[in-house]
Amino acid sequence: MKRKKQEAGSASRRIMATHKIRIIHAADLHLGSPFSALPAARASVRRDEQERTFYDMVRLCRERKTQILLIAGDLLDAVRVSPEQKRNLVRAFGEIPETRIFISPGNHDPYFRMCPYETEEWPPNVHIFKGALEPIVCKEINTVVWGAAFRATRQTSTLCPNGFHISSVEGAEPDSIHLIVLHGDLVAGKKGESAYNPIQTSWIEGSGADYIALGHVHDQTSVLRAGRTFYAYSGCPEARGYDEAGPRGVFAGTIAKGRADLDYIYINKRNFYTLNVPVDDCGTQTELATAVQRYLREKYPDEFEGSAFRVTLTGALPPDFTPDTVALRTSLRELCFDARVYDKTTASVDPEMLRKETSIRGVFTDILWKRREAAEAAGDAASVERLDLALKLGLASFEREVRYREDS
Ligand SMILES: [Mn+2]
Repeated sequence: MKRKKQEAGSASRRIMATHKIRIIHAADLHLGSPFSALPAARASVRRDEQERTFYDMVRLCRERKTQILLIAGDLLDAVRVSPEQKRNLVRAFGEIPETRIFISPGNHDPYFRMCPYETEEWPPNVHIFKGALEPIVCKEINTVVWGAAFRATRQTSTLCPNGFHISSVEGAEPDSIHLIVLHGDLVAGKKGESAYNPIQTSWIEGSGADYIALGHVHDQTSVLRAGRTFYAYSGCPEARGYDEAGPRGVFAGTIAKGRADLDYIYINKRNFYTLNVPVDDCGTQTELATAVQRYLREKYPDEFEGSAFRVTLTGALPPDFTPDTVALRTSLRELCFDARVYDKTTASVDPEMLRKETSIRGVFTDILWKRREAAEAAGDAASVERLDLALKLGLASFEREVRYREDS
């Protein structure tokens, strides 16, 4: 009798444990971004790549037999979308009818009258949230998906109702898996404010949901946990500039009650990197260009040609040589996808020697060096940096003409 009871218990536990669903969590695709920071030809390449990344996400849903795709806002870069883009979206979503798609509009694609979310005829597997947090019951997979929508480009009052808990939803089983998909800003403390739907970690903890798919922050987080609820930002899958560095993608895997097994899958087509490159002792433009190229090729051997780099030159150079950042940028752009070059090098002079010189140069160095020492003693790093630049440009001007905007 006792044994039988135990068996029944373990059998029901086994059923509980196997109740899991396959999901993909994506956000911030920003489809239709103009990529206007790039040269025109590069921008159009990026628009095409962004679209392919979107299709790769759809393909991933199909390949992994994904039951639920959560899109946590900013699917579109702007509410004005070309008819072609709308057709693309409707068709692509229609091609994965087995995947139920839930979209919570964000600050870039808010839900309002006559927006594409309202005017388009979306396939039946797509649900777009329209305003306040509401539950949608997916009976066939014993899951409830909650979502909400930005109604404007700002959302200073939270979309997370006070005291919310995933309690009973009509038509849902008590053991349903609960997912929430939201665009918003995680804020700390009771006073945490944001113009983009402030979300408190305590709200996440109190929600009782199994997983919360977040959008808005463009860099992914790991899968975090508050109470029994897992949550994460999946980040923007295709970088739109240098502030969105490195490989990017979506979360894919399974959610069960109290369990999130998610992998981060990279689906971006191209990487953007921001880095410092030391160019100490380069005395000519050719040496400099060679040093930068060698550095980048060694650091990114497999992806140098396909990637984009925002390079800041650092180190000490002879005072009579100032890098030509425009020439360097132009030559790099012929070798890799895109390049920006900034010069933060300093002049390799010995100020202690120079300030003793009986010359205007000596007096100049002495004055600036005294100020620099004072700034350093006061711990004023910004002034030290500014005085280093003044010293560098000043000393260069004794050697040759200093170009307009050389300090940029
Ligand atoms: Mn965004």
